[in-house]
Amino acid sequence: KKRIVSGIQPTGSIHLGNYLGAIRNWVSLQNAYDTLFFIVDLHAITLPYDTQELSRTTRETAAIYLACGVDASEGSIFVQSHVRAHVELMWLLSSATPIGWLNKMIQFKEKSRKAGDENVGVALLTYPVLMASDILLYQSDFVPVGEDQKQHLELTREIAERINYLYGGRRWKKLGGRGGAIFKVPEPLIPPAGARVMSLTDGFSKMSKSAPSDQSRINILDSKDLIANKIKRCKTDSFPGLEFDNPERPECNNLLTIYQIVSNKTKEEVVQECQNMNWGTFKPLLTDALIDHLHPIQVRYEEIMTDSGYLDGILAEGARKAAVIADATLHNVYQAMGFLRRQ
Ligand code: AQP
Repeated sequence: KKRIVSGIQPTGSIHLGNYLGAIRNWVSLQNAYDTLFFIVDLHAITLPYDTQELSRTTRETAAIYLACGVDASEGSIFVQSHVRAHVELMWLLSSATPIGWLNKMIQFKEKSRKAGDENVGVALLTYPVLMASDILLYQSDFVPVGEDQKQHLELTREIAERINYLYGGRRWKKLGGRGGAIFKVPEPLIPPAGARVMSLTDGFSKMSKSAPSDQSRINILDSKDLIANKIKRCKTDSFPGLEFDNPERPECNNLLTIYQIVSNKTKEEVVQECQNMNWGTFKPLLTDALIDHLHPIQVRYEEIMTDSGYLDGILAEGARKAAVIADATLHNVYQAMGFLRRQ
């Protein structure tokens, strides 16, 4: 089986964007691929964060993966910091990553501008090298990525090619390797359309964990009342009827798309059903569809959280399985780069 890896940062509550743009796709891919899904806690400290919250959100995120149907018996679910090789490989990769490549990263430019100089640590700049490590350690074939992560995956590919060029090939064969590549160069797996969920308060920005207003997102664990309230107050427009794909109506497109996905309908069905509606009729429909979709996930989440031994066991087993693959890659890289072998 081909392998895919992916992860989410435990930087806040997991929301509909993370679910529809990432977790739900993982679930549909997990039978066809060998999968490793992790909670990327080391990435969550690149901007100032709350130490009390980090472990709580890490467990919450892991439980949400399971509640949404990610299957730990087929693939591995684990916490990034539990597999030491991620940070170790990152150091080796960073020696072959020109600073100029990192300076070009749009996310770095945006996040550092927003955070202000005092809050920008070196880790924010080197974050994509850790991401490259997360992917290359597992010799992944594919990485499911949204639009915003495409540039980082391209960087991962460039780092892999550079290491393969510098330390792979004949030189690597002489050292006892198989010759050829040290790393597999991963390909992006672009999720199906409609996967970019926008903010409820601004149809031009994506729904995000770190947006200051909780009104801007539907969290997977939001109560029925909270969901109803957020939909009631979300931004709409004053055009007649409802329609997809009108660039002047980003909120309308977003809400219809969310409705389409959570109610499991086709776009045509939603057009037929909703084109002549007004917001007053559509909003309760969307609210009910969201509540119905999220309810079973929330019930499973509660079950998982009441048995902490179960979750701990899955994360421990996931880290153990992941470390076997990661350590083998790391060992090869050390050898290829000429380090003295530990006896
Ligand atoms: N709005 C979104 N629509 C579709 N997919 C989304 N993802 C995030 N937001 C949306 C996908 O979720 C995965 C996890 O992303 P991440 O935790 O690495 O960080 P992010 O992409 O930056 O997500 P957030 O929620 O906006 O977090 P913060 O606010 O911490 O930066 C990715 O697969 C992403 O594509």
